[in-house]
Amino acid sequence: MLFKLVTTLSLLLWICKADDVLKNNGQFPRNFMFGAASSAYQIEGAWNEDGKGLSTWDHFVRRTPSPVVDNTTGDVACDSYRRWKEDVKLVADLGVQSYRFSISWPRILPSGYDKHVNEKGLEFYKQLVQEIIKHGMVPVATIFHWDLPQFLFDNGLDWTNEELINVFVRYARFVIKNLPEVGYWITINEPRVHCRRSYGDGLHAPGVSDDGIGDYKCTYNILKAHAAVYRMYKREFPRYKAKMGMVVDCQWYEPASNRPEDVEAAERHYQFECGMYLHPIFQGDWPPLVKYRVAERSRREGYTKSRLPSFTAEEVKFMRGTQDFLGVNHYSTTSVSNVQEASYNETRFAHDIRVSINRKLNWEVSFLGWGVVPTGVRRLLNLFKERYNDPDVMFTEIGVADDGTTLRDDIRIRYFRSYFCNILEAMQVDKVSVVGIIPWSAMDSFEWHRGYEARFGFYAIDFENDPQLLRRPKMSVNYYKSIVESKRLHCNTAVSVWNDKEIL
Ligand code: GBH
Repeated sequence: MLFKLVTTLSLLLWICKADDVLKNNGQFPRNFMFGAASSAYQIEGAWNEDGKGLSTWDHFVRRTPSPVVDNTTGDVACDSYRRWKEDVKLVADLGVQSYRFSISWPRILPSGYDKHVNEKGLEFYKQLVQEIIKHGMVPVATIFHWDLPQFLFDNGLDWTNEELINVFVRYARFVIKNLPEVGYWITINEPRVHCRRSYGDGLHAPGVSDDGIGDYKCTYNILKAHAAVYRMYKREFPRYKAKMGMVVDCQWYEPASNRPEDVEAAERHYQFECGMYLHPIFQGDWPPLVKYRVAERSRREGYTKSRLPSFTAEEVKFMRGTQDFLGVNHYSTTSVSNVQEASYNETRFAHDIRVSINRKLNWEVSFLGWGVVPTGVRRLLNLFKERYNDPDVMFTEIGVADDGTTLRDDIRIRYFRSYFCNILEAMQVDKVSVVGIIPWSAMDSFEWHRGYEARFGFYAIDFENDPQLLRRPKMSVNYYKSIVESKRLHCNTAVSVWNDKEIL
């Protein structure tokens, strides 16, 4: 009897323990890389100084009426071109192992071509890289974070033109050669957002609206440009240790119901947003679903060929495998439902993807209206593992916006804790390989067409009232620091659900 009781009790204890893996073991691997991220146009300012050429963004923000919601520009932004030392130190103060920044193409090559180099611009990034290393961090450098040299655009060389690929490869070769100490190269940041916004709906510079056509041309060229840079890098820099990848933005797409048409809609959403970029690199060619739908709608809309350019067999081979890690920017989850096929009189990306997105009522929603749904990140990681043969995943952005009115950013603390717990669960329970987390962003900065409305930073900047642009740590700084220092996170089921309101 007693024996029975004891065995039952210990069995029970064992089950509790097994169930609660993370409680006792909420530990990131020792070599796990934490960081903080930024991008050139969003923080540097000094838009026309020291020999810098103009980018399409410098041009775009000068349009009237302003294409930016609060009529602001990145002319000054965080003034990081001057305060880079201070900024590197602020990032290092977080205790992190890496700083992700981007290189402004026209700051180094004012015309975009590598025949004329702006030495001061190059010097700036050389010093930046040195400073990051001096603080014991790994420089993670993005080669293209959306600021195309205006000169190229004026000469017809934008991402809808295949000729840009070679010019881009030359620029990439130049920066790689000159910044040998970079630890991770990111060729292109979020090709989907860039192509859709810049050549589809026109909300981003250069503001071209060619919905359902220009965006696909851009996608086609930018993917080939990524692959070309990767091949060039592996061929010409065999002794460099840095890993290279492209960064995609993928959210989690949750079917609005378990009706088959909603489940299919969620899959369509995934394939048109992420699959379109990951499939050519990890599996080869466009996702069949995307290829088929765009071809079919194109035909019915009266085009003689698909609006989605096709890859030759050689190109498919050339592109497959051009990634050392899967870089992902993840923010949110949407609830996806099916909509009816739209009329064939009109060409639109929205008609190709054919979904409607929503939030579920019980989801917390952040300042920009994006759902805070931590379980989405775990689901996404499992999908990557399944579909792309267990790649090393690196979060190159993850984060949440606040409205800039308080330093008590408890939503960010809640967001990071719950998202990180789900990432840990994916690593430990589902055996997904995650190598790093680089939150967006180091400090509040220019949020593209949203101007300074949304604040993603660990450090707050009062752009409106403070000419000194003082960086003030938000509450999340200490929280993040504590996780980064111990690489430990106390998770239990209560914290890994979306609606936990308790703050550490
Ligand atoms: C990134 O783009 C950029 O790389 C970065 O420069 C920028 O500052 C940062 O985000 C913050 O905006 O419909 O609720 O699921 C991210 C763009 C954000 C686009 C999430 C899709 C989906 C919101 N993506 N968004 S939701």
